[in-house]
Amino acid sequence: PKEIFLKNYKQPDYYFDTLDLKFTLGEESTIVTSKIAINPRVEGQSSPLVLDGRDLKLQSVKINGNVLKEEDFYVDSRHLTLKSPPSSKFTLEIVTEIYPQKNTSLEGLYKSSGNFCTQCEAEGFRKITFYQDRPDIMAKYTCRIEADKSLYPVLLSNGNLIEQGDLEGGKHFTVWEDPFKKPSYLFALVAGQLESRDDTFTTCSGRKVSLRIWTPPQDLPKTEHAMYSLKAAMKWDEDVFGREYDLDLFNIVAVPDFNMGAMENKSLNIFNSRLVLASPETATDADYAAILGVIGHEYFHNWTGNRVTCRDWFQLSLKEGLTVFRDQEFSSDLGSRPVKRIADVSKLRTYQFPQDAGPMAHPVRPHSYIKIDLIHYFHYQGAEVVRMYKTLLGSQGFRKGTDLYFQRHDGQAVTCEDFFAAMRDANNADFANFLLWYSQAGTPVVKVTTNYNAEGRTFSLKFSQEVPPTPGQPTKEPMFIPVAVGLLDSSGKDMPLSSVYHDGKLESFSSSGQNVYTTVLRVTKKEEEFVFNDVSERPTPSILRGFSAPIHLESDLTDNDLLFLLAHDSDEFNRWEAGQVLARKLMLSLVADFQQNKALVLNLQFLQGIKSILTDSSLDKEFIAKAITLPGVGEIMDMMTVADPDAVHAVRTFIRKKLASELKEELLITAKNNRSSGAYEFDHNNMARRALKNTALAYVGSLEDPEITELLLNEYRTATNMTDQFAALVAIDQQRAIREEILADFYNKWQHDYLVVNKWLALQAMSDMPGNVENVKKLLSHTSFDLRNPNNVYSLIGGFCGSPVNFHCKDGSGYKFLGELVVQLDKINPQVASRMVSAFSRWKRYDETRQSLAKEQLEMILSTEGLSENVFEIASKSLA
Ligand code: HT7
Ligand code: ZN
Repeated sequence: PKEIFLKNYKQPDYYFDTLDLKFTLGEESTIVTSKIAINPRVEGQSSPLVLDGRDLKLQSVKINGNVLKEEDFYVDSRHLTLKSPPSSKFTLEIVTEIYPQKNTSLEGLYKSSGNFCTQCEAEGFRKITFYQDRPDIMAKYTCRIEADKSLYPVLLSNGNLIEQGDLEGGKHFTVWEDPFKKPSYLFALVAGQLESRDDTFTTCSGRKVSLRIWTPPQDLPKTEHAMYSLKAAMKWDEDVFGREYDLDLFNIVAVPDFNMGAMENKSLNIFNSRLVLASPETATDADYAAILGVIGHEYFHNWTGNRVTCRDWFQLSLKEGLTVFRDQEFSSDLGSRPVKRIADVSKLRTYQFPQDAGPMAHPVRPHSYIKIDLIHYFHYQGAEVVRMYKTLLGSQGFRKGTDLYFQRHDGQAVTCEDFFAAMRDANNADFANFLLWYSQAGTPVVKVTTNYNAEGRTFSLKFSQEVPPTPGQPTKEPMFIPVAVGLLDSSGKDMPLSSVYHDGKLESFSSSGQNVYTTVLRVTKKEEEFVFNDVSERPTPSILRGFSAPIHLESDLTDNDLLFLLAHDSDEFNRWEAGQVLARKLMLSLVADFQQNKALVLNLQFLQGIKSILTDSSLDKEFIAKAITLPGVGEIMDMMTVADPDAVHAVRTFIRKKLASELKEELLITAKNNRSSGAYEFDHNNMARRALKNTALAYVGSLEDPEITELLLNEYRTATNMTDQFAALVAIDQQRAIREEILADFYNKWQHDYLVVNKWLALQAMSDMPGNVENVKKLLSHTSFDLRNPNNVYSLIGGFCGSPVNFHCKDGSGYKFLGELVVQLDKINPQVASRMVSAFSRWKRYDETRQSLAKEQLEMILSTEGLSENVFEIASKSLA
């Protein structure tokens, strides 16, 4: 496999003006005719034109209407090369035959539940026709679709429907025209038996846009929330970013077989149905929130990704980091900002930081890749980089920056520097070495020591920073880290900040006439000190408020300081964080005790801290739910020199049980006081109430007690929505005596609903029951499981690999299970297989026994003949 390098980027020699596509959809194969109007970059200059193509059967090639002679082109398994095309404007017509019915990779054109659909990002268009399949080739498309009318009554593509009609032999056709230039990865086609929920949105300039959400007829009632989310997103983008929708039609289609969450194809978004379909009875609050966020995300791409796109795939974060940031902000504005920030930082810590500390670490803008799909995993770090611009510039400055970005680059394919330049130029800003966030991989570790000088009434913060080495980057430069800081007085109130001295300069906060309680320090050097003046008493500092930079922070704050912040900090993120820092310290010290066979004892101050949060009625309920939840096993393992899944799991289980027994009364009262009444509502108050009740139930579920068993069974049986019912099931899952029976009951109830069945699969996959691998193996042959369906795989196999004790079982059974499955899965769907193989990527973090067992599987995978590039890249980088 070939590695591709950013430094080798070259402008294309030919630009494409227009592309007219025709699809004749058939039951055996599909014929694709493509007519491209081509312009050489330099008029009069001819060089070979290399078009990408995979799994295509070429039928004919014509230039300016003339069939091309065999000696004028050649085709291999990946390209069609025209040896010397005309040196001025010409048309190229290519006919290919493709086999969507056999396409299990779910890239290109494929069939899902009887319907045709496409997935072209990143490199799927080359599985449809020969093309320069790269994002800087932007053309205007038309698309004609012909198909059997009764099998495929609905035929959709991008843009506006300009023609439709019947054809002989029971066939019909539609013609679509997209007035906006677009790269090939945004092309989409859908054909099938679908019905739509229709609505309209009137834009800020008064245009009426038709909105349609397409699903199989039986799923239509489940699209109400998706439609609500779409309209909310359209309005929010106008209000917050000044972005108006640009066509008269916006379509969304839900399909059950989809590799990722969704795809932002121009005016024809295609979604994994789990991110569209919801009803209170079948979807949880988490599902409802995910739908809101992802519908928003794909819609926001219309401006950040589609109107302004990426020059090349190294710039992926230009659209993804920015759009993830936008969807995070959208969900914050529609729900609770602090709770959303806590959830987003948790994701960053669970997914992004571990990746950035392992063999797959890459900067926000990678320097090289084999398969760009793999860079597509997470964009949380890219979103943090965008968030830092906003932190540094303030809301208004940031908006000025995005306005300039759209004004400068509408209709263009650009780079991360272009975004940076717009932010800088719109604000005349000094961004120092900020660009390093794009080029340096790894999570900076920032240490801070504090000192109060009572005599001089000064309080100093001394920072030092280190960016750990990552593959290909052994040494790093210091980064520009914005650190938001506030100081609390002894009563827990924010102190007004007077001035701060740094680098020979004094910055005074009093000039604005308004009290300043939080300031953003610009930490740019390896070591640096900031001194606050006129500080009347020793303060408790609240550092990195709102998680103002994606770093690991280590401070000299004592447990008492942290308990104080947990009780008082006005910055709710840091209030939660103080509890998490305490919990991480406690868990690590108990892990050491466990490893030395010492008895485990729960720290009373910690217990007291959790109790006071749990019983504080002034707090937001969802915040309480988050604050009483312990850091995950993965997060603690990441802090250990040698990760020990058994010890961390044992400690986490111990603390949970101990908290449950010590706070049983409070937890039961909490559960009782927050029971559901009335119809399901997707609003913050109701979701917060359910989150708190269900967190309390999960705690008490860890106790073996007939009274609790009865309570949980009652919760399960009387639940009127999936959030409550599934939460009861999760709590019951800990009750060994009744677990099996209730799991069977749940399946019987919901077997007709594949999205609910996925929850049932995931719950069993994640179980910490000893030897659970055998149960997971059995589920592979369950009637409700299909290895070709990505959602099934993510639930069952992904769920199992996320379970610390069974996946990392010391007898190697978990690793062997995954190794064999990856090989099988790779033949069906390389993208899905490569996501699964990533579970091995951090094998060097474990003890020697586990290391050799995991290595054996990685070697076995790599020795498999015909391995995909996707799996090869992860497996080989992991072994390196
Ligand atoms: N931009 C989309 C990413 C995507 C994707 C990438 C690689 C392979 C398959 C894919 N399906 C969707 C969706 C998004 O940003 O949400
Ligand atoms: Zn995206």
